[in-house]
Amino acid sequence: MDQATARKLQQIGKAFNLPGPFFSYEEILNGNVNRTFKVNYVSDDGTGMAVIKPYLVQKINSYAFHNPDELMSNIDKVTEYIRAKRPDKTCMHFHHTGTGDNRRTYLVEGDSFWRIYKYIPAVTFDKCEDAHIVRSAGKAFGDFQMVLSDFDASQLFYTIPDFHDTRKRYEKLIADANENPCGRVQEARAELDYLFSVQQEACRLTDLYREGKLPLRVTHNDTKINNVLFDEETLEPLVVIDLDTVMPGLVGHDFGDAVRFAANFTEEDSEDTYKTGVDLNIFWAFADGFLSKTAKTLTDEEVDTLALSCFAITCELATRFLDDYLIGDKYFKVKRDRHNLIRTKCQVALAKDMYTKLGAMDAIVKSCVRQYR
Ligand code: GN1
Ligand code: MG
Repeated sequence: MDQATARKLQQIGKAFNLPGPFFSYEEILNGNVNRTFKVNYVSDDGTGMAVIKPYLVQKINSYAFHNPDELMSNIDKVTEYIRAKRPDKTCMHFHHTGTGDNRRTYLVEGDSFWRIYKYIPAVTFDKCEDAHIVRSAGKAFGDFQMVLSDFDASQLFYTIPDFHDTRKRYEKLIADANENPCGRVQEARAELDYLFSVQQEACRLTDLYREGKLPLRVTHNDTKINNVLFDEETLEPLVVIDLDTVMPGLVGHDFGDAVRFAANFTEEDSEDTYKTGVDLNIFWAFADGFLSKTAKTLTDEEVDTLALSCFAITCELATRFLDDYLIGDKYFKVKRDRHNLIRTKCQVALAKDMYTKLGAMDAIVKSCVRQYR
């Protein structure tokens, strides 16, 4: 336990009026943007016995998220809406700082901001070969979209504008590659060349939206399978978390990103890229779960884009990792040397494999849709 971090976390806990003495903390390392800590306090179980009460404390990356008020307003509205529709389900609860008009669900400190929420005992999966669990995650994300299908999207702020605008992601990559501020372009030549060679295909989802052919929905936009909390005993999904990017979006953004993460044979930053590729069994399981909830409401045009969306989101994330590498690793947390380049190479390897499997993926999607319509 690092003393400076422990002191900082105690100070943050105090601002949010967490009761009881601070006991310990551990950092949860699977996020790539925000920092997350499980912080333990000593508390009374009601009979005078001391128990450990955990909380989840997050330091939000203000390079990615500029406006805490808008970000938390989105999350408050969405969680309240879900709570009202599903009162018996597990839901996220945020702690407040201050009192009266100064009550807030976040604390601004210098150029960063913090929030605290109730700890939910659960298991998560970073990698999962169990088709049953992946199917459940598909159901959870599909259900998330269905619960919010009548939510008034105009109430939501764009917490990160153009988040899944693949064309704009490419434009930024081109501009930064031309500028080459850190002299890193040369070592990423092969990845840049590949990404530019597939630009039209990768941007087709964005183009179809711009042409008015795909409807906007309220989407999660960051559907890594580790954003579903599962019950420790039953392994049933409890709740979808990480609502920072809940915004108007396309169904393919949620479907594609989940597949990109869950159906890859390797981790998203694996250096064993010869193993990287889409596991079609896992793809099938996710598609089955997701479409069991959504098939009836999707338009035919949306269904037609689902396989392609996996490829599009994978290329898009590759452009984001690569752009961050070229500008000096400002957005994503890097945990090893050349981490963003390694991530890029892995996403490129995945995109290449996906491209060869688009036909199979599309056939699986269509068969699930037929089953659930
Ligand atoms: C970031 O931090 P995390 O793991 O929730 C990113 C996603 C990427 C993902 C790649 C707000 O998500 O868009 O797909 O890394 N989130 C944001 O691992 O940029
Ligand atoms: Mg996230």
